[in-house]
Amino acid sequence: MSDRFILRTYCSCLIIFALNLYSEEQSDADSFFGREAPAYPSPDHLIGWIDSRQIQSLNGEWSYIVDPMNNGLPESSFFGGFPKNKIQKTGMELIEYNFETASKINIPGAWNAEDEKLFFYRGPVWLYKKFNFLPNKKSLAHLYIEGSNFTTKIFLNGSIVGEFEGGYVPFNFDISKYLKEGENILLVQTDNTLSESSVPTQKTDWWPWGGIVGDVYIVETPKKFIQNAYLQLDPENFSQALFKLEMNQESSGQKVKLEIPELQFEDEYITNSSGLIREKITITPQLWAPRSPKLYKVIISTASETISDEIGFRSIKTQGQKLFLNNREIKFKGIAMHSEPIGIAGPAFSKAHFQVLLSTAKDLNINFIRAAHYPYTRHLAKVADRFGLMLWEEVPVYWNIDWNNPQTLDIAKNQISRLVQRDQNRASVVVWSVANETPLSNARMTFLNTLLAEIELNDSSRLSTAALLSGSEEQFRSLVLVLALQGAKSNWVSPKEKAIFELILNQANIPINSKLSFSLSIDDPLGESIDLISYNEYFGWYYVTFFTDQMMISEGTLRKLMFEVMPDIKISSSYDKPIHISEFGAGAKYGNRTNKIWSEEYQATLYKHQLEMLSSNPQIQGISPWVFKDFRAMLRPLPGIQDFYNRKGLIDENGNKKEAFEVLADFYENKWNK
Ligand code: GCB
Repeated sequence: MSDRFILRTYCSCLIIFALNLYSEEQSDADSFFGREAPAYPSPDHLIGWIDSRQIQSLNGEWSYIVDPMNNGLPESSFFGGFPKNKIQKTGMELIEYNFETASKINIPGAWNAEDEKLFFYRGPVWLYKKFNFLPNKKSLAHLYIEGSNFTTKIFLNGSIVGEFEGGYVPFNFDISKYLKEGENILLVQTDNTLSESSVPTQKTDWWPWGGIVGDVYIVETPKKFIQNAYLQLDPENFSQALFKLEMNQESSGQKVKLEIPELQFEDEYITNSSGLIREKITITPQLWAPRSPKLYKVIISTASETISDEIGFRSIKTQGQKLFLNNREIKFKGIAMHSEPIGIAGPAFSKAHFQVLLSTAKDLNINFIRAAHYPYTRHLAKVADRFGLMLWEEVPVYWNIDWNNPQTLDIAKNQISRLVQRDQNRASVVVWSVANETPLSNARMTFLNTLLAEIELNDSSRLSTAALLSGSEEQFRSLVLVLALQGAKSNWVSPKEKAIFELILNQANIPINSKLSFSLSIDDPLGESIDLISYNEYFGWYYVTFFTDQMMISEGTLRKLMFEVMPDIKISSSYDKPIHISEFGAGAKYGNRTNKIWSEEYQATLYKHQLEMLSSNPQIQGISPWVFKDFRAMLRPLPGIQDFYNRKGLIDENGNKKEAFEVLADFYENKWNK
């Protein structure tokens, strides 16, 4: 570039700058300070059966630049933003970024786990990958990203590929027209800012890991390709399975072969005018179950491609208040977890991460995992399929979402349908959950029912649920009376506190010799629409703190009384459906042996009382205590104890087992042994 050219460019910049500044009709569009945002296309329909496709992995080392002012976007910068990827040629170019010399990060991986400076950072970070590619005119190339948190903008060789809002789930774009032979540059802006209208919203009790948190592949397919296929046992007839397939285009008359070699099954089908197949097939497989997690190789082929997967066949259903796996009554002996590996900071994303997590969790004698509170990568369900662990998968509709906002609903719909479309053939997945602890309102009912309908569009062979938090204030007021009665009768309570208990009973006209126990009825109207009535409760942990001020009784006394009354607590639901206790727990710092709050002893004692209470309630058919492992949480600052970890784990972040681990393992092995 000649000096004269540089001068001219500089002058025209100044002129444009001046014109914009002084123009009478100042508009935001196309000013020096920012331009109108270009259109960012949305992803294409999700491609299924990804592990048997022809892929080029872009996992590995990437470069990154932090952009707190969000200045790298084409619409933010007069000079075209980072996607232009200007390169220093003469040493005279004014370029204020350089991806070649920028810091490196491993993808998949969260930048706030890999760079200490970014630990609490919430905002945009740019990720850059240079790769070689050899385009094939006969095929399509798609960029497949298994998960990126939470808003992702993609640019390839300077062109806008598209945008995806909503983290944790996979998405893909056809990038055939942007790819070049030889060197290509992929630039991805990930922004982990959460807003009032995002899913999840701003406040969550887990870490907003930012960045590309799942595999990145270029997937090559023929121009006419199998978009996805579904093969699941008919829950009512174990010698039948439903086979559904969709092509990427409306191509009628496409011949498709389905084979399950081990069952000597082979048949051919023809797509209808919409490019779809929907057939019942007859097979007699050995059923998948926790003790015998049998998987079969399934192959689907057309004239131009072959895809395959390992699929297990089983049925899951409820009848009245019971749960049945393959028509045999079963209990969900579970544990809840977050997607964070043992001994490694950041999100879990790989097969190896989940193998370690699940094999350690198996020491609890579990058969079930609640994968809270958002979709994990596809490797989780693949590992669970092999390990014989049943899974609950969930979307991050958590606490208070912007229920009336159609864009928020779109994000959540997108998350649930992508999750279902990705994992619809996993035998391990037996429960889809649409929400966690969402406050009652009509708008919330409409929102959650829309998500339930979205599941039905793809899969009606599994149970639906939401972790509820009902129990009216009035119900909980009666717990105060139960505690007061227990206190008034106890001989270890101080005379001063006893007098308070007697006063409370007196005011409520309850004689001291009466018998009272606390009953909790789960009556959330969403119970009508879901198969499994799931409920989070914190008796002995939070459900003590609430009452101390109100009753003017010390927390120590109330905790002890709570443990005494817990075995008699009744939990039921007005719905004739099984109840799953999706959370209970207590915080404990590994190695804290003080017998006080945050000690291993307190957590273990709470587990004993909880398990006694829950196992004496016949409608409860499943539990998944909170939580398997200590996990990162911004809500948990207590120095020396939490240090930004939620400490309700049965193991700490490095895998050390706390005392309560054995309490639960023993309960599942010897006391709830169905
Ligand atoms: C809950 C939430 C979970 C929290 C947990 C806790 O009810 O569902 O996300 O982490 O309580 O530890 O307070």
